[in-house]
Amino acid sequence: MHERRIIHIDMDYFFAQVETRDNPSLKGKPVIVGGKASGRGVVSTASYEARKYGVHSAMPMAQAHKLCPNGYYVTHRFEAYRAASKIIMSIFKSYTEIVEPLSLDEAYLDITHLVRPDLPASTIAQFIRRDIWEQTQLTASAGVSYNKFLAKLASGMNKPNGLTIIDYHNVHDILMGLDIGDFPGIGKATKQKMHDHEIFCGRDLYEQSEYNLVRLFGKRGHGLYNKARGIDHNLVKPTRIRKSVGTERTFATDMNDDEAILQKVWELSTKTAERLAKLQKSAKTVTVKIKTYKFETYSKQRSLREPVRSETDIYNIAYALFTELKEADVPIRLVGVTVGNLEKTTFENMTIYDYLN
Ligand code: TTP
Ligand code: MG
Ligand code: MG
Repeated sequence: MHERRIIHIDMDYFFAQVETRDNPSLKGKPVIVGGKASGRGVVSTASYEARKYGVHSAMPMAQAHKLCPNGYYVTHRFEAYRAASKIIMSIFKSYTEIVEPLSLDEAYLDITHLVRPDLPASTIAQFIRRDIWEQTQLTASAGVSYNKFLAKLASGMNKPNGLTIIDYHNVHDILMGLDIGDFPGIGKATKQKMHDHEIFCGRDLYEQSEYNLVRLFGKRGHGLYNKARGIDHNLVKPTRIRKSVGTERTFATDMNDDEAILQKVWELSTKTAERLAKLQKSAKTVTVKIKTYKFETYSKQRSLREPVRSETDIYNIAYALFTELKEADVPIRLVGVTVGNLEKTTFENMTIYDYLN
C-alpha cells in the first residue's frame, strides 16, 4: 500500500472576504456578514478583526451588535459567493477528478494519482492557492497530508492564507497537543463526556485503550482510537453528478383503471418534485415508464425548452405521456415518472450548502 496524497482547501473568512474584495474600504475592518444586516437573523461569518470581539458564525445578529457595535454589517450576497465557489471548484477539478466539496468554500482533493508524482503535494497546493488568488483575488488556506482527517486539521492550522503539511515527522506532536474538542466529530456533549473522564487533549486520548474507548463511546471508540494515532482510511468521495431523479410504483394487482393510475402518477410527480427541490435542481426532460401485465416495459420522454420543477408542471407532462403510452384494456403493473437533464434551479431558492446535497 502506498501513501495517499490528500489536500484540503478552505477559503479564509469566505463571505466576509468576498465582501471586502468587492468593497475595499472594508479592508482591515471588523466585517460581519449575515442575514438582514440589522435586526434578527444570524451571523454567517465574520472577518478575523471581528472575531477578536468574539463574533462568530451562527451567533444571533443582535449579540454580534452588542459585542462589536462598531462593526461593518453586510447582508449576504449569495450570488457572489456562488460565483467564487464555482471558480475554485473548477480550479480543483483542473488538478484532479477526485474532488469532494464539503461546502461552498472547501473541498478535499486526492492527488495521489496525479500525472506528476515527482511534484511534492505541497507544491501542488501552492499552485492551487496561486490559481485561486489569480482568478478570484481571494485567499485560501491549504492542508496537505496522507489522509482526510489530517489534511483538514492542517488547513485550519495557519489561517488565513496558510499552507500546512502534516507528515510522519510532525503528526504525533501535533495530535498530542490537540484540544480534544478539535478532533473531528467531537461535539459539545462528547467533549463534556471526555472531560468527565479526564481526557482533555490528544495525548489523553492516545493513552486510552481501544477497549476503554469502545466501552465509553460505543462503536465510535474505534475511530477515536485511530484518530489519536493519525489513522483515517476514509476515501475522498467525488460528488456524483446526478443525471436523473425518478420514482416508480409497482401495484399490488395489475391495474387498468386510468383514473386510479393517474392518481398514482400525480403522487409520483409530487415525490419527484420534492426530490428535485432537495437537490435544488430543475429538469429539462420528463419520462414516463409503464410495465404491462406481460412484463413488457415501455417509456416515453419529452424534452422541454424551459426546465420544470413543480409537481403540477411535472404532472401535466407526465399525464400527456401516460395517455400516449397506455393502451386501452392493457393492465399495467408498474408506472414510473423520471425527470432528467438536470440543471441548477436559478438562484432565488438556493441555499449555501447545495454542494452538500
Ligand atoms: P467556514 O469555512 O467555516 O468559515 P469562513 O470561511 O468564514 O472562515 P475560516 O477562515 O475560518 O474558514 O465557512 C465558509 C462560509 O460558509 C462562511 O464564510 C459563511 C458560511 N457559513 C454560514 O453561513 N454559517 C455557518 O454557520 C458557517 C460555519 C459558515
Ligand atoms: Mg472557510
Ligand atoms: Mg469552510
